Amino acid sequence: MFDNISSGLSKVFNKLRFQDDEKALKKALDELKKNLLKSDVHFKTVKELITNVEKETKEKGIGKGTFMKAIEDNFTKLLTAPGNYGFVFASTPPTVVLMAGLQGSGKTTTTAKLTNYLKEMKKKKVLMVAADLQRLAAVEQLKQLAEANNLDLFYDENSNNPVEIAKKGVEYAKEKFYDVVLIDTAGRLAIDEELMDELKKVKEATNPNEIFYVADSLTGQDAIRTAKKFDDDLGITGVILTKFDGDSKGGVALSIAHQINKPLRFIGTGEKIPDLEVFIPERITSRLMGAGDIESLVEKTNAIIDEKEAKKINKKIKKGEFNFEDFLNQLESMKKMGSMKNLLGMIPGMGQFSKALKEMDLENSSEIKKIKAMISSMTPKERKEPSLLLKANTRKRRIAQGAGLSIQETNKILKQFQNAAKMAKKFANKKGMPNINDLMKQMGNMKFPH
Ligand SMILES: Nc1nc2c(ncn2[C@@H]2O[C@H](COP(=O)(O)OP(=O)(O)O)[C@@H](O)[C@H]2O)c(=O)[nH]1
Ligand SMILES: [Mg+2]
Repeated sequence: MFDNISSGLSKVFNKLRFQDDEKALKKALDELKKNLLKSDVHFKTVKELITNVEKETKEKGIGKGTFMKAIEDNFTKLLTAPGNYGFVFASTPPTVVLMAGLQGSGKTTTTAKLTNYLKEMKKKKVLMVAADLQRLAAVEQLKQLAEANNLDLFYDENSNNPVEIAKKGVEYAKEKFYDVVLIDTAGRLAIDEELMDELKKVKEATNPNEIFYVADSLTGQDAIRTAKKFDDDLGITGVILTKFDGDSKGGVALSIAHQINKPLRFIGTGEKIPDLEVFIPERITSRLMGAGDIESLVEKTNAIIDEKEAKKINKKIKKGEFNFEDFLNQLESMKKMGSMKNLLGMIPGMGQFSKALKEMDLENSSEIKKIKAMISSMTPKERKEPSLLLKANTRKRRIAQGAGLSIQETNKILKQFQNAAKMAKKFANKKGMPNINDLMKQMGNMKFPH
């Protein structure tokens, strides 16, 4: 996230020494300006930010420290608008959320992502309502997402009235004591009155606590213009920017809150369900400054990794007893956390590497597929005791056949697994490394092809 801006900033900082003169400051400010404009931050926003940073740095005495502090403060200010941050629950459940936006902006995907986030991270009971009746396949899409990710969905195939369905959905959520209900609505290719009318009616009928405007970050300044229009016509309480993974510039995310005076709440960073990031200004600034975002990382890992389980695994690794079953379980946990690249960006000092590291795709890596096929061809006993396989050629042949692999491939993977377990054991005994690091180390040793 924000790779360009972040690496550009470190260059800007290096233009200044700890104590310096106006000329050096001017150079640094010029570099900052160029960097922000190149990242597609609106020029008025850039001008304002530069003026403030200059003023505040001079007030405190020109130097690297005061300059960095001024940038940090002004970035945070830029990212902040009046309103809620993260997900805020209504005092009386269910919290009703209306998802609005143009067609293809990512409303339906984001509805499922947000539902999954609230369920997995916040342990809430969440209902999705399929109120997009514009496109034939819209309800089907949400049904598939619900099924694949084990999410609850309300739909009504006998009705063709989105207002009625939304209303019924909220009533159902109240009856069944849901904490949150997310209403997925229809979009259009461009803003038209019919769409706004429908949304206004849905709003009236459901009295939502939040109206999220879902915008495609790839549409650049257009995303900001349409957000403003939706806010004027419908009233929104926050923005969710999607497809941020494809937005190499990142400037829209930096300036949208400031330009429309509504907070950016979440960012979609990929097509998969866990690819959703909470947007908290201070945390984002910290990432931009290259200082990582430990809070978000801890939140993610805490929700996913059960502490007891983590201790158990660590103990096993230390004893060299880490087996195939543990491997599969850990792999599932990792998957829930989203992409490796995003996680790395949250670790202090690692942000700069996240761009260089290719996306490690836990689901689609051919190596992982092979390992999974192999494990599923093992008996439960073999899964628990990898050592059983070391010299047992008949066992190995059976597994290779079951997994559709050659005996050489099977041998190679077994060997890698063994080495990884050994390495992990060594590391785990050396220092009380956190469990997640152990796992990354093992994975790193397995040399995934891309
Ligand atoms: N790469 C990427 N694709 C996304 C993201 N969010 C949504 N999409 C894709 O955008 C397309 C449109 O999404 P959809 O949810 O159907 O949009 P809707 O018409 O607003 O409901 C789909 O192919 C999604 O997979 C994201 O954050 N990153
Ligand atoms: Mg949709």
